[in-house]
Amino acid sequence: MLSTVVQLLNNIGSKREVEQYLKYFTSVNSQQFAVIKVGGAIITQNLKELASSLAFLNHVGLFPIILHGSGPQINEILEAEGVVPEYIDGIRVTDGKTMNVVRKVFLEQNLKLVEALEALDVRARPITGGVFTADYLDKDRYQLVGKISKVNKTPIESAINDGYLPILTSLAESPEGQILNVNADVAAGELARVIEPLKIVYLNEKGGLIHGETGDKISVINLDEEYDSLMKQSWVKYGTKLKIKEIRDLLMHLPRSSSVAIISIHDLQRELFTDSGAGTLIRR
Ligand code: X2W
Repeated sequence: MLSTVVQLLNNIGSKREVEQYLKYFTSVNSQQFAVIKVGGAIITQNLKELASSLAFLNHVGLFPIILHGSGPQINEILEAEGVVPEYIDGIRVTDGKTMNVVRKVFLEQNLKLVEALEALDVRARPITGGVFTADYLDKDRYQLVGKISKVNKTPIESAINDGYLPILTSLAESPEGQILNVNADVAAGELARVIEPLKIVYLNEKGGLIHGETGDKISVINLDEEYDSLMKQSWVKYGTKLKIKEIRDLLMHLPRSSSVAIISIHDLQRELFTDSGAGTLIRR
């Protein structure tokens, strides 16, 4: 098995690197390999590549925990219905009508990914509830949007113990049973905080964080030195600001050696199995 894997990965790293990483990833309990956040745009634009990359990981015995968004797909439906999407600081203002769309689209996109994985002989389990408990973030401002207060790992652990890849949405539930919308970058951060995985990866369609003025991809962000000045820059706003803030909060809670990689789906194998990595690396 190992030699097949190494052969397959030969084009991205040296045999030594790949073997080392594979040994490292399989050394911990299988629930703690990786949390991978999948931006909604990737399900639309790169579903085949996403599914085959995840299938590959699963076929070598790894069980990444996948949490996906659906932002662009939700906007598409809202716009078709004549509703203008409204955001405050990167968070969708979610009224009752919008919530119906959010729920429907999240379930559709989740199923789409699960089916694409099943087509590649991967057992994948949709987990669209029962993990995140949330209070209202600010009911007057955002309406049906949650701030996660508790993460229940049990459905994820059961899925992996049963041999299934867990595929999660970022929907949460209030203690009273109201479904609440949560930004998927934020939910992935809260999830990673509880799972404490070896790898935390955010997949986006840009392949990293792009500097708003130079247009260049940022290769490393050292939060201790750069966070304050970064947050003051005019191009760091909305979803980007929210993402960086969430990643900082997460890394403050994890061992100092932890880091988060923001990469494109094309770079997933390179990020996981080589020393060089890819995209934007964020560390303390
Ligand atoms: C997000 C959840 C989906 C999401 C929304 O309604 O768009 C809030 O903003 P991406 O594809 O990762 O952007 N929820 C409260 O974050 O999807």
